Amino acid sequence: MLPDNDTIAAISTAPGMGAIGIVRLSGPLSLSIAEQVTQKKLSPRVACYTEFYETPDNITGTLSVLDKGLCLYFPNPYSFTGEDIIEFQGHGGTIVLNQLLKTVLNLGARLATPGEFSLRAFLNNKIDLAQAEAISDLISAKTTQAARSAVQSLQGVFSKEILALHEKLIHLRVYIEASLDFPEEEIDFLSGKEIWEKFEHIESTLDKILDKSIRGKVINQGLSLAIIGLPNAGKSSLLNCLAEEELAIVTDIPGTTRDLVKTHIHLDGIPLHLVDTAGIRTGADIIEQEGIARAFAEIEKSDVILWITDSQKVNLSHEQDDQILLDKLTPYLNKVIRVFSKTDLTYPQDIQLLEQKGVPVSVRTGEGLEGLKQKIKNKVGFTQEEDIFLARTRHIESLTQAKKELVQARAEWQARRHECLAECLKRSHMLLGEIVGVFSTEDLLGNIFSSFCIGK
Ligand SMILES: Nc1nc2c(ncn2[C@@H]2O[C@H](COP(=O)(O)OP(=O)(O)O)[C@@H](O)[C@H]2O)c(=O)[nH]1
Ligand SMILES: [Mg+2]
Repeated sequence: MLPDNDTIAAISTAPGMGAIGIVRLSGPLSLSIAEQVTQKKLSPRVACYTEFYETPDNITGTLSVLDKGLCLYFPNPYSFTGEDIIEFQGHGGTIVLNQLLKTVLNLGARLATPGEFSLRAFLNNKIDLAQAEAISDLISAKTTQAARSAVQSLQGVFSKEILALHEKLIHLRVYIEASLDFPEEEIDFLSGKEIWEKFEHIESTLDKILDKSIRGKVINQGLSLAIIGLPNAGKSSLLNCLAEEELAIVTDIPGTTRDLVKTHIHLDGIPLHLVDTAGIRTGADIIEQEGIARAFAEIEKSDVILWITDSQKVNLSHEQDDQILLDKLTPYLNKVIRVFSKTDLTYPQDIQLLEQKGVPVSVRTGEGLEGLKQKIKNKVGFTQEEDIFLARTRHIESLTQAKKELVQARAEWQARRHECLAECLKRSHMLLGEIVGVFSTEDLLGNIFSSFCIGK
């Protein structure tokens, strides 16, 4: 995919009223359009305080002033997109900015599509794909931690690690392929042990990056957390308590919650998407049954499950309902945190026993809630101090796939199936390349940049 050769324009500041609003142009006509709008000769990288004129009237040829502000000119290749860029910094009113935009469109620019400035920056090798994504993530960051991590990625910390790994893989690939192409030549072949070590080193580096990326994704996209349990276990009370708001109805009547109740909170910089669900039981009416089906679907979908049991009822079994719930949870036990509710109603010695099995909490006294929050963070391996780069699901999928191919490659190498080995290494190499955009397809680029805002 090559950059289009036309000139694009967009309002690059957020819609609404603001002290300043920016219209940005990128492409070969930028300078000539700007010189017509300002009626001035512009120097590179010098802020010019000037009138912005509307397109001359066709009949009278008169120019009317639209606004007054700064005009900046960044000649290619030293600009964000690598092309000629013009920025008009005017007053931030919707009408005035739209008039200015209309003027530059009349003079030959076309409206930019979402993310097109960043796409051009990528196509002109100003940034790689992971950095382009980081721009969008930085703009949409919901927490300080997310913003900090997005900046890390934007500065290329993530890309650098991927590229270093990419290099190592190329080296191994070239070496192995050479040894396949010229088996009888006396090249200084690596010994079996050395190849083995190289495989191990690449795999363990990949594991480390994958691990960091998974945590980065949590910071970026948040963690979905479902609250599951029998009726009256205290699910809705816990949701309200974590959200610090009376969102879900709480009563002592079993079957109060039927629809899913969703809310978003932040836990030390991690966005949490909380879902309260209908209590699991048999013999529910048709509406509640639908609620229970939705609860089951949340068990599959969410990253973490808080399985709530009333601490007074731990030893009283509602056999059938308990069994149904347990059957549903069993495949997902690695994402389950067991929570025992209402500890304000329980004997201290019982609480000690419950501590061995899960987290005892009381929303009445607040007991155990800090511990629960810590458990949630531990579940995703989150530590505050660490420098984490932001990652997306796409990156994690590529890394996971690359790892699989690498493991397969090593097996092929051991089995001396050299053709398959070369294929696996090639695929692993391509997958890593996709992350930073060394290899990319129009579809992939379309997917990524279409989710950007216009003007970025
Ligand atoms: N004493 C006490 N009662 C609680 C606690 N949590 C919930 N309850 C009560 O248990 C009942 C059921 O709570 P609710 O949150 O609606 O349970 P759900 O059906 O699982 O959503 C209500 O009467 C709540 O007031 C708690 O920590 N301590
Ligand atoms: Mg409820």
